[in-house]
Amino acid sequence: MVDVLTPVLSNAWDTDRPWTLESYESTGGYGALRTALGMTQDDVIGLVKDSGLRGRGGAGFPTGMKWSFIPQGDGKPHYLVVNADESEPGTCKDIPLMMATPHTLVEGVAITSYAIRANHAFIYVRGEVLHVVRRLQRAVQEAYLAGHLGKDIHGSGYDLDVTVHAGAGAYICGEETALLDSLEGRRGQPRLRPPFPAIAGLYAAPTVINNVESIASVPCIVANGASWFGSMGTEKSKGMTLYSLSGHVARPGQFEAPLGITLRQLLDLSGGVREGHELKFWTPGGSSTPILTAEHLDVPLDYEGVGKAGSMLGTKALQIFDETTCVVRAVLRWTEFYKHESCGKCTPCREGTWWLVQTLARLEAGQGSEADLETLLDQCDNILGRSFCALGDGATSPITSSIQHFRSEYIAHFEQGGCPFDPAASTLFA
Ligand code: L3W
Ligand code: SF4
Repeated sequence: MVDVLTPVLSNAWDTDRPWTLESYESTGGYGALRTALGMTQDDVIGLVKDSGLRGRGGAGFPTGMKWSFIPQGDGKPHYLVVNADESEPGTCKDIPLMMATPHTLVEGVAITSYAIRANHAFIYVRGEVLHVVRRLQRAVQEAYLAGHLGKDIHGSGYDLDVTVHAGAGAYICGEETALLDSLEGRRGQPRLRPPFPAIAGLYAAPTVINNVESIASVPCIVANGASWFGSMGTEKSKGMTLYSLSGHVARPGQFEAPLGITLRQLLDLSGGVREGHELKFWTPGGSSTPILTAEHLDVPLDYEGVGKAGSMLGTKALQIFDETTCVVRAVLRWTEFYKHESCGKCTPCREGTWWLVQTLARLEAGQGSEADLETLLDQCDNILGRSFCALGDGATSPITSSIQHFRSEYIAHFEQGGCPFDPAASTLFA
């Protein structure tokens, strides 16, 4: 068993009704907001910069640095937008966090908005999770009534309004600029960057967009200090974070641990791969990140460690597959998802994901040939780096990485004229 720190973000998840304001305040909740309001905005930004907090939504961009890009004294309104459109396959950390302790997010929103001099913040929630929308709306209402939001917060002279907005259930709206278009009432499609949202975001005004977990990490940094946060994790990937484990694992769920923990250690915490089976492949950060294998059990799960192993930390969504899973079938299912969710704006992704599915389906059915494998790699080559946003690139990751690690399994399909796996044995992708 590994020695992990006392959970921070998930500390109250098992307590009685942790989502209520009463429960949150009873453990010091909103104390960090009072502290922040007594500091200058620049000092709050400096504190978050010093903590080393990096974006928890997939890219790991330094949070304090992003905030410091917001122009000061420009006379324009500034906005904070929280990306709560959690949809990356396997990712299930933001929704549990918002359900269990929505006030952690609301307090983080208030502190961040104050720091970037925004008077209106939006929480853009994935459309399918209406229970989360309702829980957040209730938390925001409670925070207004208690004076944590609204006019002249705690006598500081600072005003903030918070709007909870439900999306309509499109994966692409998790891409930050498509999210902004959707929030403005248009069809959600990515915008050209630059300009980045920090310069021209919501309604063309300077906007910070951060993931739920990033913003929810802010109150504990203000309360405990930058060096406390930096004492966890690794040199370049600091702090604790939420990992989601799913698939063929004994106890799936969310596990909070310092960045840099390994999958081997997380499997110790979660009861291991399901009994009687062994690890075959896994995703470090959702299906958009290249798959890894049992050889990578000791890779440090931080931005640098996973990068060196040829993948990305992404959303820290560890999907675990044992030896009963057909990798070709798994990849086909993910690719069907990307084809369905492609917004259609650019040709390489719109047409390319369609072709990927056609080729993969033929291979999976055992009707392909070695030439199809080369065609598949060529199709990926024509999408990667040629698409307008990360969705196109992400669609190629499971394909190229699975061919790299399991080429012989693709070959077995067309040599045997069908899938060599029993779909019922895997329980996943059956
Ligand atoms: C100002 C600059 N701002 C970068 C900002 C930028 C953004 C952040 C990161 O994709 C990844 C993707 C998915 N001036 C700036 C600047 N910024 N340069 O920094 O930007 P970027 O482009 O590195 O990444 P991204 O567009 O945010 C996110 C991967 O995450 N992913 C997907 C996750 C899906 C979810 C979900 O379900 N909602 O999170 C999983 O791995 O493939 O690579 O804010 O504006 N010069
Ligand atoms: Fe839309 Fe795909 Fe192009 Fe992104 S890569 S803009 S999702 S078509």
